[in-house]
Amino acid sequence: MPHHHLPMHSSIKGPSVWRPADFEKDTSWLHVLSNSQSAQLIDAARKWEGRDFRSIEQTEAQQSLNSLIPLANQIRSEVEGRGFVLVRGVPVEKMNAEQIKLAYWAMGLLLGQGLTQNAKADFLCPVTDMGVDFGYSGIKSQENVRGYQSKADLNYHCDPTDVVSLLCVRKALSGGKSSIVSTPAIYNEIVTNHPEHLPILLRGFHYDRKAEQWPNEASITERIPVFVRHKNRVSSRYARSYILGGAQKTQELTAAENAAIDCFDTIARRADMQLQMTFEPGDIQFVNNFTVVHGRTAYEDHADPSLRRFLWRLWLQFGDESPWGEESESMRWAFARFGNLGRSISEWQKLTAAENQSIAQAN
Ligand SMILES: O=C(O)CCC(=O)C(=O)O
Ligand SMILES: [Fe+2]
Repeated sequence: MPHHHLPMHSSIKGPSVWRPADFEKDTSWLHVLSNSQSAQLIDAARKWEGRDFRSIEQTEAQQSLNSLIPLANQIRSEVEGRGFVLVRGVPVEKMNAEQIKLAYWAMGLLLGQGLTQNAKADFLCPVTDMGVDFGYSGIKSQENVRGYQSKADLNYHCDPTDVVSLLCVRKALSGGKSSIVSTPAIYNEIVTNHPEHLPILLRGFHYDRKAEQWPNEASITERIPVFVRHKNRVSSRYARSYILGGAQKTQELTAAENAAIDCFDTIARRADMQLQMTFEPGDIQFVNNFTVVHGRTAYEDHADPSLRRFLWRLWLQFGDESPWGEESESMRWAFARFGNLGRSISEWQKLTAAENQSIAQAN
């Protein structure tokens, strides 16, 4: 009696299932910092100036930003439920570049642990145009480039951690519009109207590691399901460009696999599914990568490099007491933890020693 313990694939309900129409009058996802919270951020950042942001401990952040703790707790529960939050009013115009990093990192520490995001082990990653080409539909156009380094349109995707956060420092001259879609809402659409794609989406895909893995690790992940159904919820992982890159390194997607990801994208791109979110300088978006996909339109920048669109990105790991403690290993970590990616501060410090040792042994 196989699978008798698994829930049937039927529509789910709950706060993670939403449509943009639900937020026409509801702005509960928007939190504006008070003057005193904003002042506390500036004070803390000034006090920490000169320190490596990675040396700030969670307890220090809690002490220096105590007025933000109730908000952080609220954000955590909303990210676990509805799946997204926008915090407005971080005083980026009153802080220098170093203070902005310190303040943002410390806010992240109120929520969870920051993780490394690339082979360079950046804990705060600049999302800005570095002049690279990026494409998600043309398989050959990627060449291990990561989308955050380009000004290209970024198809709906999850970042590979529990939570991704973006702090807007400067906007583009035009474009660069952000929008998000509930993946449980996409799941419901597929269960109801396109169930023929479910087996393929549940089996999942190999993801490209874009040559950021250690020498002894595979260049692609194991298969990561697009949907994992739990009793009362569904979690998801999806990033088309990484799926296409993975297929390029293994074997081409079948027609049925292509049809399944096309179906996912077609639903995600529907106007009645996507919630538009314009980032203003000083906005921080928090998104639950298991229940929300995010996308961004292409943009044009100012000619002056000092005015160009610039966001800081933070990848956050929440504790195992969060619903994600239950996720399959493959869904929570296969696309997230390899090479220098997906490491907390303490794991990264240990790993760097191990890596140095393996490099020394090889020479
Ligand atoms: O630039 C944006 O608005 C989003 C970028 C993004 O999705 C990412 O860096 O993962
Ligand atoms: Fe992203």
